[in-house]
Amino acid sequence: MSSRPTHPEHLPSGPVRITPEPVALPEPWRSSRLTVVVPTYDEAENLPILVSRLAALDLPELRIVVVDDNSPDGTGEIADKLAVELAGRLSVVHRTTKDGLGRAYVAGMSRALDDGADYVVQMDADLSHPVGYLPQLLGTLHSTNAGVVIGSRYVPGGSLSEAWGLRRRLLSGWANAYVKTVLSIPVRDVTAGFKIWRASALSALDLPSIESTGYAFQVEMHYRAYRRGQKIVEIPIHFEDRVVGQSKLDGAVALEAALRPLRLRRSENGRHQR
Ligand SMILES: Nc1nc2c(ncn2[C@@H]2O[C@H](COP(=O)(O)OP(=O)(O)OP(=O)(O)O)[C@@H](O)[C@H]2O)c(=O)[nH]1
Ligand SMILES: [Mg+2]
Repeated sequence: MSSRPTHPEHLPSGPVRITPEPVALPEPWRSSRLTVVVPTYDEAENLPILVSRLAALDLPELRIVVVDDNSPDGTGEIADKLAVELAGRLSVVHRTTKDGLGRAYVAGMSRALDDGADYVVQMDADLSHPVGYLPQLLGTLHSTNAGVVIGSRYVPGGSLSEAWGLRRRLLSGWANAYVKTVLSIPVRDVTAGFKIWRASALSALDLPSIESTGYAFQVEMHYRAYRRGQKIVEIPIHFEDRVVGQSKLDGAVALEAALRPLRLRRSENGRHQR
């Protein structure tokens, strides 16, 4: 498969710039069957850029699953057109209403596993997660016995966009500290959203029974992996700020993120007492 789109109608034209410079993987790692799951809600401007960067990586078996919740800005239709342009490399899961990041990931990851992916990547559509780290995430998974490798903002060498003000930095740092205090998960960036799973590790987490609908999904997945004894590895990334489009973090999502760790701890304690 050529890394250059043949009908760049919706894909941006011109050379594709990928940052940071991707590491070159040896075979057979380079030809890993890898699926990137991307949840979208109103990401019409960002999605074609992300997809063009992913398609330009030197990973010939990379596939993409976009999970769109009937975005009012037409992201779902754009994704369908990208699917035609990237024949066979991109598929779209359409859902009828906005039902949360967690539910979208469960749908997209289940599709990826059903389609035979050996590795599954989670990635936001808003270009916060630089595509150039992806080969390094994959190489780290291959060279360790990790179930999941996380692109981490909070290990040495990791960093946040300079555009993040003090308020957001404090909120993110506080959320991480809160989750770790409640659930004792030994992960520096426990709310991270950029990661790669080994398919066997992902299947062992029993996706259909995940309870979180919103961003708490990230924490619930890390908690399950940790409780099942899976090895979790973090590598440093630079996290970019969203440039175009709106954040979907609303009050209901924030409330779930605050309460879910307490519920997870309670249900785990309940299981131990039975
Ligand atoms: N399908 C689907 N995708 C969603 C939903 N909520 C958020 N997303 C997507 O999930 C990813 C992360 O959402 P963001 O709004 O970027 O969340 P955030 O990174 O905390 O917020 P910003 O820092 O402002 O970007 C993006 O690709 C969103 O489009 C949802 O309900 N359904
Ligand atoms: Mg974002």
